Amino acid sequence: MRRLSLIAVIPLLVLFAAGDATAHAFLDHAEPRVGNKVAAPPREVTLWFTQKLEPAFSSITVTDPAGQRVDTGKTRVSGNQMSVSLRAGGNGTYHVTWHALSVDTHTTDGNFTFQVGR
Ligand SMILES: [Cu+2]
Repeated sequence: MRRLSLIAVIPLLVLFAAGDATAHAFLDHAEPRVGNKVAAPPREVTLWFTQKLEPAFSSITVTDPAGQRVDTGKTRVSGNQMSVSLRAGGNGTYHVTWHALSVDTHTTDGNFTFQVGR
């Protein structure tokens, strides 16, 4: 009886361990690309994640080189990607900060910069 229940439990543990390692929504890539330089201020920032996102609790904020927020405050989420429109800003370093809630209820967050100008 005891051996039977152990056999039943082990595959479940393996399943959970494997699921946890791959299930979080990590940033896969972004447009503008992380750390990249673009000639003109982009109209929006789009992020792609490794997992589908919950729209209600996933967001992006973007600040311009002066430290002012240039995102519209309305992050759009579709599947594993989210994007936000930007107001025009100047040349220099832009900071992107994101919070993601994946459909498995795990939260992740991060930030990166991109450059605008020649
Ligand atoms: Cu997860």
